[in-house]
Amino acid sequence: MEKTWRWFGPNDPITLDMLRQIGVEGIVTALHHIPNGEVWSEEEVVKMRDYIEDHGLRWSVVESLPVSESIKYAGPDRDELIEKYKVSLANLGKAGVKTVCYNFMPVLDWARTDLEYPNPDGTSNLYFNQAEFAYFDIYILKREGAEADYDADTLKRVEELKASMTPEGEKRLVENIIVKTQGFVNGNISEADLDPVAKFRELLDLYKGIDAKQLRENMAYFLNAIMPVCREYDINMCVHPDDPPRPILGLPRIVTCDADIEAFLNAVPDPHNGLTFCAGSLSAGAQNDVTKLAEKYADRTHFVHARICNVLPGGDFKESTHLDPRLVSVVRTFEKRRPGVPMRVDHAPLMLGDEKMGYNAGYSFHGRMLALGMVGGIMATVATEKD
Ligand code: DNO
Repeated sequence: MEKTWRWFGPNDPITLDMLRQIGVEGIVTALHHIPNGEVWSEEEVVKMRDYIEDHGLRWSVVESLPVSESIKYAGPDRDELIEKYKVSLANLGKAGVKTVCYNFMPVLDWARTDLEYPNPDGTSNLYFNQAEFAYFDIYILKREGAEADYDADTLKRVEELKASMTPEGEKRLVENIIVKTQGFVNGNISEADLDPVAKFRELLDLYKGIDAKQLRENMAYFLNAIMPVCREYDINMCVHPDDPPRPILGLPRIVTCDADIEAFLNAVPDPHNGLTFCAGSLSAGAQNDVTKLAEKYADRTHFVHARICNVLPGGDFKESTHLDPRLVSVVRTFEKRRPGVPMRVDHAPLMLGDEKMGYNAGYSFHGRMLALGMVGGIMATVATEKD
C-alpha cells in the first residue's frame, strides 16, 4: 500500500517536510478553506497539488470532497449542488488527483464522547461511551422520543450519569460530540457557532421522514449522476463507512455492515463507485468481522484507513493498538491484493506532548507516527511471506 497521511493544509503545524522524514509517500487532504457546496476551481486545485509536489510528495487522496446535506436529503437545490460537485471532480481529474473520499452520513460525521480517555500507560485515546451519547440525546438535545432508541441497561446508566452531571460535563459532551470532531472535517458545526445545539436541532429536522430506504435512493441518485465524470477522468469515489456503524439520533445510516456495502456497490455497479475500507469504523460494530470484509471487498476498495476498535460491553468502543491481530490480517489482505492502494493511519493515541499541541481530534503527531511505523512494519513482514 502507499503510505499516506492526512494533512490539513499549509496551516497544519505538522509540515510536509516533517512528513517526508517519517516515510510518508502521499498526502491526503482537502481544500478546507472552500465552503461546503462550492466549486473547487481548477486554479485552487492546481495550487494545492503543486504545493504538495514542491515538497517532494504527491496528492494521493481527497478527503473529503463533502457531499452537502441537501444532496443527502434530496433538497430542492440538490441537482444544482451535484452539478457543482461534478465540476470539482473534473477539476481534480484534470490535475491528476483521482481518489476521492466522501461520506453519506446525515448531519453528523464521526462521533465520539471523549477525546482524551486516559490509558494506564499515560497516553490517551478517543472513546465512545454509549450512555454519555444517550445522555446528550435525551437531556441536552432533548430529541422527541429519544428514550425509545436505547435499551434498559443504557437508560439505567444514563440516570446514574444524570445524578453526577455538571454544567461543565454537559458543555464537554456538546463540544466533543458536535463541535470539536466536526469543524475540521468540514462538518456542519464549527467552533465559531454560538449555539451549536440549536443549529444541530435544525439540521436534524431536515431529515424528518427520511428513512434508510430513501437515503439509499438519494445516494444512488448522487452516484449515478457523477459516474460519467468519474469515468471520463478515471476518478475512484470511495465512501467512508458510518462511524459508529449504526443509526444514531434518529437518523438513518446506510454504510454500516456487509449487507449495506453490498447494496450500495450493487446499486451502482461501476468500479469507480468504491469503498474507503475504514477498519476502525467497521470494527466499532459488533456485527462486523473486518478480516472477512477486507477479503470480500478488497477489489472495490480504493483507500484504506488503518486503525481498529474494541467493542466493549453496553455499546461503548475504544481505539485499539495498530498491532491488533485483526489489523495485521486486514493489512495483509490489502498488501497482497491491492499493493498500491493508498493507506493512512488515524485515531492514534495522544502521547509524548501531543496533548499540548491542539491537534485536531484523532490526528496527533507522535501517536500517528508510531502507528505508521507499526503498520509499515506489518507491511514489510507481509512482503516476506510466501503466498
Ligand atoms: C474521522 C474521519 C472522517 C472521514 C469522513 C470522510 O476521523 O475518518 O471524518 O474523513 O467521514 O468523508
